[in-house]
Amino acid sequence: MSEDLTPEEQDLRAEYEERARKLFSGPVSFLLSAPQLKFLPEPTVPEIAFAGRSNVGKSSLLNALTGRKAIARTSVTPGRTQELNYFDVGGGESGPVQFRLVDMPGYGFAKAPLAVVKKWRFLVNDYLRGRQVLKRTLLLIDARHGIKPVDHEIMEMLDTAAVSYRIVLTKADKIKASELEEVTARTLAEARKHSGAYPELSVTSAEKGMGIAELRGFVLESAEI
Ligand SMILES: Nc1nc2c(ncn2[C@@H]2O[C@H](COP(=O)(O)OP(=O)(O)OP(=O)(O)O)[C@@H](O)[C@H]2O)c(=O)[nH]1
Ligand SMILES: [Mg+2]
Repeated sequence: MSEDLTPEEQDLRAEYEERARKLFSGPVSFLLSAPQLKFLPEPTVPEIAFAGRSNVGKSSLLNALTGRKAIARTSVTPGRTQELNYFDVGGGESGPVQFRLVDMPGYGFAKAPLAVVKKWRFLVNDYLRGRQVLKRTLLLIDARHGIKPVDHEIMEMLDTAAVSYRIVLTKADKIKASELEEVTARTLAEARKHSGAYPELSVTSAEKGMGIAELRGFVLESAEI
Protein backbone atom coordinates (compact mmCIF):
# COMPACT_ATOMS: atom_id res chain seq x y z
CA MET A 1 0.00 0.00 0.00
CA SER A 2 2.65 2.52 -0.88
CA GLU A 3 1.58 3.79 -4.31
CA ASP A 4 1.75 7.49 -3.60
CA LEU A 5 5.26 7.77 -2.13
CA THR A 6 7.99 10.05 -3.45
CA PRO A 7 11.16 8.32 -4.74
CA GLU A 8 12.97 9.44 -1.55
CA GLU A 9 10.27 7.90 0.63
CA GLN A 10 10.43 4.72 -1.39
CA ASP A 11 14.19 4.53 -0.91
CA LEU A 12 13.80 5.05 2.82
CA ARG A 13 11.20 2.28 3.02
CA ALA A 14 13.43 -0.07 1.04
CA GLU A 15 16.26 0.67 3.44
CA TYR A 16 14.10 -0.11 6.45
CA GLU A 17 12.91 -3.32 4.82
CA GLU A 18 16.44 -4.47 4.16
CA ARG A 19 17.66 -3.63 7.65
CA ALA A 20 14.58 -5.26 9.13
CA ARG A 21 15.12 -8.40 7.07
CA LYS A 22 18.62 -8.75 8.46
CA LEU A 23 17.54 -8.01 12.00
CA PHE A 24 14.65 -10.49 11.96
CA SER A 25 16.83 -13.20 10.49
CA GLY A 26 19.20 -12.76 13.46
CA PRO A 27 18.39 -13.60 17.08
CA VAL A 28 14.73 -13.48 18.13
CA SER A 29 13.91 -15.00 21.47
CA PHE A 30 11.04 -15.43 23.86
CA LEU A 31 11.61 -13.20 26.89
CA LEU A 32 8.69 -13.65 29.28
CA SER A 33 4.98 -14.05 29.67
CA ALA A 34 3.27 -11.45 31.88
CA PRO A 35 -0.15 -12.30 33.34
CA GLN A 36 -0.14 -8.97 35.23
CA LEU A 37 1.49 -5.60 34.71
CA LYS A 38 3.84 -6.06 37.62
CA PHE A 39 5.59 -8.79 35.63
CA LEU A 40 6.44 -6.56 32.66
CA PRO A 41 10.13 -6.11 31.86
CA GLU A 42 11.92 -2.88 32.71
CA PRO A 43 10.79 -0.25 30.18
CA THR A 44 14.18 0.29 28.59
CA VAL A 45 13.61 -1.05 25.07
CA PRO A 46 11.02 0.07 22.45
CA GLU A 47 7.95 -2.15 22.21
CA ILE A 48 5.56 -2.93 19.36
CA ALA A 49 2.31 -4.63 20.39
CA PHE A 50 0.06 -6.97 18.40
CA ALA A 51 -3.61 -6.54 19.27
CA GLY A 52 -6.78 -7.93 17.75
CA ARG A 53 -9.73 -10.23 18.17
CA SER A 54 -9.12 -13.73 19.29
CA ASN A 55 -8.14 -15.98 16.42
CA VAL A 56 -7.39 -13.07 14.06
CA GLY A 57 -3.83 -14.35 13.60
CA LYS A 58 -1.64 -12.32 15.99
CA SER A 59 0.63 -15.18 16.98
CA SER A 60 0.82 -16.42 13.38
CA LEU A 61 1.81 -12.98 12.13
CA LEU A 62 4.48 -12.74 14.79
CA ASN A 63 5.86 -16.07 13.67
CA ALA A 64 5.80 -14.99 10.03
CA LEU A 65 7.63 -11.74 10.78
CA THR A 66 10.34 -13.54 12.67
CA GLY A 67 10.53 -16.34 10.11
CA ARG A 68 10.07 -18.88 12.91
CA LYS A 69 7.34 -21.47 12.73
CA ALA A 70 6.28 -21.52 16.34
CA ILE A 71 8.05 -18.93 18.45
CA ALA A 72 4.57 -17.64 19.40
CA ARG A 73 2.00 -20.32 20.10
CA THR A 74 -0.89 -20.43 17.66
CA SER A 75 -4.10 -22.33 18.02
CA VAL A 76 -7.41 -23.21 16.47
CA THR A 77 -8.93 -22.67 19.92
CA PRO A 78 -9.74 -18.98 20.45
CA GLY A 79 -8.26 -17.47 23.57
CA ARG A 80 -5.03 -19.34 23.48
CA THR A 81 -2.87 -16.35 24.40
CA GLN A 82 -3.91 -15.08 27.84
CA GLU A 83 -0.87 -13.09 28.87
CA LEU A 84 1.36 -10.44 27.36
CA ASN A 85 4.07 -12.49 25.67
CA TYR A 86 7.35 -10.72 25.05
CA PHE A 87 9.89 -11.44 22.34
CA ASP A 88 13.31 -9.81 22.03
CA VAL A 89 14.50 -8.92 18.55
CA GLY A 90 18.26 -8.58 18.28
CA GLY A 91 20.56 -9.22 21.20
CA GLY A 92 22.96 -12.06 21.78
CA GLU A 93 26.22 -11.74 19.92
CA SER A 94 24.64 -9.39 17.36
CA GLY A 95 24.55 -6.53 19.90
CA PRO A 96 21.85 -5.08 22.13
CA VAL A 97 18.16 -5.99 21.87
CA GLN A 98 16.70 -3.56 19.32
CA PHE A 99 13.03 -3.80 20.24
CA ARG A 100 10.43 -6.11 21.73
CA LEU A 101 7.33 -7.59 20.14
CA VAL A 102 4.38 -8.04 22.47
CA ASP A 103 1.80 -10.69 21.58
CA MET A 104 -1.41 -9.67 23.35
CA PRO A 105 -4.34 -11.81 24.41
CA GLY A 106 -7.18 -11.63 21.89
CA TYR A 107 -10.49 -9.95 22.69
CA GLY A 108 -14.06 -10.60 21.75
CA PHE A 109 -14.45 -14.33 21.66
CA ALA A 110 -17.98 -15.44 22.32
CA LYS A 111 -17.44 -18.11 24.92
CA ALA A 112 -15.08 -16.14 27.17
CA PRO A 113 -16.17 -16.26 30.81
CA LEU A 114 -16.85 -12.82 32.28
CA ALA A 115 -13.90 -13.08 34.64
CA VAL A 116 -11.57 -13.58 31.67
CA VAL A 117 -13.06 -10.60 29.83
CA LYS A 118 -12.60 -8.40 32.88
CA LYS A 119 -9.05 -9.54 33.39
CA TRP A 120 -8.33 -8.84 29.75
CA ARG A 121 -9.74 -5.33 29.94
CA PHE A 122 -7.65 -4.40 32.94
CA LEU A 123 -4.46 -5.88 31.60
CA VAL A 124 -4.76 -4.47 28.11
CA ASN A 125 -6.16 -1.06 29.08
CA ASP A 126 -3.46 -0.50 31.66
CA TYR A 127 -0.73 -1.72 29.39
CA LEU A 128 -1.80 0.36 26.39
CA ARG A 129 -2.43 3.51 28.38
CA GLY A 130 0.56 3.52 30.62
CA ARG A 131 3.46 2.07 28.69
CA GLN A 132 5.97 4.77 27.80
CA VAL A 133 8.12 2.53 25.62
CA LEU A 134 5.18 1.32 23.52
CA LYS A 135 5.93 2.90 20.15
CA ARG A 136 3.11 1.57 18.05
CA THR A 137 0.43 -1.07 18.12
CA LEU A 138 -0.52 -3.24 15.19
CA LEU A 139 -4.27 -3.75 15.23
CA LEU A 140 -5.07 -6.92 13.34
CA ILE A 141 -8.35 -7.25 11.46
CA ASP A 142 -9.46 -10.43 9.71
CA ALA A 143 -9.71 -9.60 5.99
CA ARG A 144 -12.77 -11.83 5.71
CA HIS A 145 -14.75 -9.83 8.25
CA GLY A 146 -13.41 -6.27 8.28
CA ILE A 147 -13.84 -4.02 11.33
CA LYS A 148 -16.40 -5.38 13.81
CA PRO A 149 -18.09 -3.43 16.65
CA VAL A 150 -15.68 -4.94 19.17
CA ASP A 151 -12.73 -3.69 17.06
CA HIS A 152 -14.34 -0.29 17.01
CA GLU A 153 -14.34 -0.21 20.78
CA ILE A 154 -10.63 -0.94 20.85
CA MET A 155 -9.94 1.72 18.22
CA GLU A 156 -11.74 4.27 20.35
CA MET A 157 -9.83 3.17 23.41
CA LEU A 158 -6.54 3.52 21.51
CA ASP A 159 -7.55 6.95 20.17
CA THR A 160 -8.34 8.09 23.72
CA ALA A 161 -5.11 6.69 25.12
CA ALA A 162 -3.21 8.43 22.28
CA VAL A 163 -1.65 5.13 21.25
CA SER A 164 -0.61 5.18 17.62
CA TYR A 165 -1.77 2.08 15.76
CA ARG A 166 -1.71 0.62 12.28
CA ILE A 167 -4.39 -1.66 10.97
CA VAL A 168 -3.14 -4.91 9.51
CA LEU A 169 -5.52 -7.08 7.51
CA THR A 170 -4.79 -10.75 8.11
CA LYS A 171 -5.59 -14.02 6.29
CA ALA A 172 -5.68 -12.25 2.93
CA ASP A 173 -5.18 -15.66 1.29
CA LYS A 174 -8.66 -16.68 2.36
CA ILE A 175 -10.61 -14.31 0.11
CA LYS A 176 -10.76 -13.40 -3.57
CA ALA A 177 -8.75 -10.44 -4.91
CA SER A 178 -11.93 -8.45 -5.60
CA GLU A 179 -13.16 -8.96 -2.04
CA LEU A 180 -9.75 -8.01 -0.70
CA GLU A 181 -9.84 -4.76 -2.64
CA GLU A 182 -13.26 -3.98 -1.29
CA VAL A 183 -12.43 -4.69 2.36
CA THR A 184 -9.15 -2.76 2.06
CA ALA A 185 -10.92 0.35 0.79
CA ARG A 186 -13.63 0.08 3.42
CA THR A 187 -11.16 -0.42 6.27
CA LEU A 188 -8.91 2.39 5.10
CA ALA A 189 -11.86 4.79 4.97
CA GLU A 190 -12.70 3.83 8.55
CA ALA A 191 -9.08 4.17 9.72
CA ARG A 192 -8.97 7.71 8.39
CA LYS A 193 -11.76 8.68 10.79
CA HIS A 194 -9.65 7.72 13.81
CA SER A 195 -7.09 10.06 15.31
CA GLY A 196 -4.80 7.27 16.49
CA ALA A 197 -4.89 5.19 13.32
CA TYR A 198 -2.09 5.33 10.78
CA PRO A 199 -3.55 6.43 7.42
CA GLU A 200 -2.24 3.33 5.63
CA LEU A 201 -2.96 -0.37 5.98
CA SER A 202 -0.93 -3.50 5.70
CA VAL A 203 -2.48 -6.42 3.86
CA THR A 204 -0.96 -9.70 4.98
CA SER A 205 -1.10 -13.44 4.85
CA ALA A 206 1.06 -15.20 7.42
CA GLU A 207 0.32 -18.39 5.52
CA LYS A 208 1.57 -17.15 2.13
CA GLY A 209 4.11 -14.57 3.29
CA MET A 210 2.18 -11.72 1.70
CA GLY A 211 2.98 -8.22 3.01
CA ILE A 212 5.43 -9.59 5.57
CA ALA A 213 8.66 -7.94 4.35
CA GLU A 214 6.94 -4.58 4.17
CA LEU A 215 5.49 -4.97 7.66
CA ARG A 216 8.90 -5.88 9.06
CA GLY A 217 10.20 -2.56 7.73
CA PHE A 218 7.32 -0.73 9.35
CA VAL A 219 7.99 -2.42 12.70
CA LEU A 220 11.63 -1.37 12.62
CA GLU A 221 10.72 2.17 11.59
CA SER A 222 8.21 2.30 14.46
CA ALA A 223 10.79 1.10 16.96
CA GLU A 224 13.15 3.87 15.92
CA ILE A 225 10.76 6.84 16.04
N1 LIG B 1 -5.25 -19.22 5.93
C1 LIG B 1 -4.64 -18.54 6.90
N2 LIG B 1 -4.82 -18.92 8.19
C2 LIG B 1 -4.22 -18.21 9.17
C3 LIG B 1 -3.40 -17.08 8.87
N3 LIG B 1 -2.96 -16.55 10.03
C4 LIG B 1 -3.47 -17.34 11.02
N4 LIG B 1 -4.22 -18.33 10.52
C5 LIG B 1 -4.93 -19.38 11.29
O1 LIG B 1 -5.84 -18.77 12.19
C6 LIG B 1 -5.89 -19.48 13.44
C7 LIG B 1 -5.60 -18.54 14.61
O2 LIG B 1 -4.29 -18.03 14.52
P1 LIG B 1 -3.48 -17.47 15.79
O3 LIG B 1 -2.24 -16.89 15.24
O4 LIG B 1 -3.38 -18.48 16.86
O5 LIG B 1 -4.48 -16.31 16.28
P2 LIG B 1 -4.35 -15.35 17.55
O6 LIG B 1 -4.86 -14.02 17.11
O7 LIG B 1 -2.97 -15.38 18.08
O8 LIG B 1 -5.38 -16.02 18.56
P3 LIG B 1 -5.50 -15.82 20.18
O9 LIG B 1 -4.13 -16.03 20.75
O10 LIG B 1 -6.50 -16.84 20.57
O11 LIG B 1 -6.01 -14.44 20.41
C8 LIG B 1 -4.87 -20.61 13.31
O12 LIG B 1 -5.58 -21.78 12.95
C9 LIG B 1 -3.96 -20.15 12.19
O13 LIG B 1 -3.38 -21.21 11.48
C10 LIG B 1 -3.23 -16.72 7.47
O14 LIG B 1 -2.54 -15.76 7.08
N5 LIG B 1 -3.88 -17.49 6.55
MG1 LIG C 1 -2.26 -15.79 20.00
